[in-house]
Amino acid sequence: MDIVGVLAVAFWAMLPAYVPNNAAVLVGGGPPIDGGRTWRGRRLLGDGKTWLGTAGGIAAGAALAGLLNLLQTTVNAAVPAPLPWFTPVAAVTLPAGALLGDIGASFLKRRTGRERGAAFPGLDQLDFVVGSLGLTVLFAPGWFFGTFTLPVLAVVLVITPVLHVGTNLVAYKLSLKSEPW
Ligand code: CTP
Ligand code: K
Ligand code: MG
Repeated sequence: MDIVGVLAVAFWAMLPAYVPNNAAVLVGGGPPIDGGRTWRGRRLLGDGKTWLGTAGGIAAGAALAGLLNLLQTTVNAAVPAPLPWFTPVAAVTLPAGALLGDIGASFLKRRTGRERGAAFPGLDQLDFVVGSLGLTVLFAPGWFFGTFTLPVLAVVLVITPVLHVGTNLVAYKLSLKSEPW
């Protein structure tokens, strides 16, 4: 597979992990997951992690995986790469893991004294990659290793932070997000 193919597989396979955070921004609100609880004087997670945002993000990612599966045969014929078909488990673990990683990052931000919305460079850009790939390798190892070869994995780690910074900047400019990270 050439670099175009590797890029195509990396982007396609990660799309269900990319949309949940953005979908959560759009549908988030209401009761926070931590129920307002604090730990050692600070919020456990904060008001930025809500049940609605989490459920909506997982639903959006899983729905996108389903849509990509419908398009897979057609797009595969046009692209010089074996684009994966999402198994039902991977269709859920990719978005759920992405939000789990994001929630874990909020937990770490609160423990390190960062208020809601504060930046944590590095963590902000990679928390959801680690979460989505971690949950997927645990629950869909066959699909994971069949899809994420070493070159694909390397490309994911490079393009994800770039895409994350870019999409968040756009969401901020469109006033959908209150900070550009
Ligand atoms: N959001 C949500 N539920 C989630 C993740 C995000 O409702 N599980 C929504 C919230 O409205 C949140 C917004 O999406 O404010 C932006 O997400 P994010 O930047 O991850 O949260 P922050 O508000 O920056 O909070 P934190 O500092 O804890 O990351
Ligand atoms: K975040
Ligand atoms: Mg934020």
